[in-house]
Amino acid sequence: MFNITNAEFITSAACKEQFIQTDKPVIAICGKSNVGKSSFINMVTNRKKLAKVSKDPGRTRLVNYFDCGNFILADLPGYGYASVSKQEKLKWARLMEDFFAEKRACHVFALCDIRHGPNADDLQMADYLYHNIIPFTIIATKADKLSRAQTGRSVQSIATAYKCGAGDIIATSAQTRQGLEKVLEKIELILNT
Ligand SMILES: Nc1nc2c(ncn2[C@@H]2O[C@H](COP(=O)(O)OP(=O)(O)O)[C@@H](O)[C@H]2O)c(=O)[nH]1
Ligand SMILES: [Mg+2]
Repeated sequence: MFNITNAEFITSAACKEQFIQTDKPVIAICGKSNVGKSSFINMVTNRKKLAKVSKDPGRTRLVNYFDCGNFILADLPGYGYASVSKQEKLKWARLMEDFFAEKRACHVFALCDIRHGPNADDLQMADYLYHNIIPFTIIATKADKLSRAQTGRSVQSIATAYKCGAGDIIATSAQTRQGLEKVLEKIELILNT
């Protein structure tokens, strides 16, 4: 099985001038603040503290890049943080527009919490990716919070909300590492196409 070792933090970008230029394929991670993006990156890279995990949703709007050897992971700034000002939301939207306008991300892992499913922001994000023809995979995070049966039901209803098949959704847990193999298989597939 393909495994990621020696992943390293590269840099953070606060604006498009700071986006990295690379020949390596870039896989981006998006989702609400607190959905588990950093934890997901740590799980995938087998590193405990590569990406900073925090209980309090951060306010910093940065794209964090991680070198994973033959590809790059880009941790996108989270959205949906209630107490963010309108001005900050606009800043976030511009950063995302700039990021995706460069057409550098060959795939996006769009994370949503398995307990709550996608909200309007998540669906809007997926809509944006769909309309801009950016391939993406839905990752349902924090699966350890649900029983097996609940997980199956939840994945089904998340698939309905996104209008995709349940088989297209990967349920993961950064805590139990559930779903890691499927994610690695997906990455392998992305890199080989
Ligand atoms: N139980 C559980 N908690 C998780 C999981 N992933 C993340 N968390 C918790 O959710 C909070 C936010 O995680 P983080 O990775 O920083 O989310 P981010 O804001 O999207 O980067 C932290 O308290 C994590 O410990 C998971 O798979 N299971
Ligand atoms: Mg984070």
